[in-house]
Amino acid sequence: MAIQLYLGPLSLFSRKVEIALQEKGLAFERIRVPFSQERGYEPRHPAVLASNPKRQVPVLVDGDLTLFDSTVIFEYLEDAYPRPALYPAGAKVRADCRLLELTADEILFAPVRNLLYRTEPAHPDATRQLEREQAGLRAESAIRDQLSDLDKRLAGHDFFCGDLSVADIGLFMTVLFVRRLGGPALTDFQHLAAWYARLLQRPAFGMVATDIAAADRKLSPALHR
Ligand SMILES: N[C@@H](CCC(=O)N[C@@H](CS)C(=O)NCC(=O)O)C(=O)O
Repeated sequence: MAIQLYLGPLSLFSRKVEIALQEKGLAFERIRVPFSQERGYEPRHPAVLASNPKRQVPVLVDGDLTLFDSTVIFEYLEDAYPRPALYPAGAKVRADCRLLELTADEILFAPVRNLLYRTEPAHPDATRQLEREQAGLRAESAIRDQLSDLDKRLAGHDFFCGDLSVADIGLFMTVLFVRRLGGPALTDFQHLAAWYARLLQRPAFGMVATDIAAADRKLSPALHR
């Protein structure tokens, strides 16, 4: 049986796994869970409830193994399907690469999370809506600082850890969210902009970006106001 991936149409963490599966050339079935801007992931997909105590996507099923959490899934895919590799060789560079993936998911995504309100219906309480907007503006400045650090790191390199790796996948998805949520432009960060454009040329990354744009047209009218 082919690998199954339970994913949300606008789920950053699901899309990370989708890119990795495609970069590894693995056949898989996509099972889309319900999602709307009004209700989030409710009602939860029964298979997600049964397999993930955190009730989140992505969930990956490979035969008799069921996994959740995009990072755990990355590590499994690398062990089970090592070629092409998505982690560099060598303990120190590998650890550094893991740290960059964590930076994407937990450090850069922390302020990016504060822009998510831009895809949602306006808050019915005007004061709360204003607070969300102000938090969004503060987040933009924090994001800009982090993009600047990443830009410096990329100078003279095509990818973050030698060849294409999980760090590129994680950071690409977070930068894609910065862009779709109207965060800071990449124009001031030439290395990062060139890296992003290079990744977009790869079918796995380009397809995910196109699919998310289509999902936003359908699901996120607030983004197009
Ligand atoms: N650390 C997890 C995060 C997964 C996650 O936050 N999933 C989101 C969608 S992108 C979700 O299912 N959210 C619903 C919820 O938290 O209730 C991973 O890397 O997979």
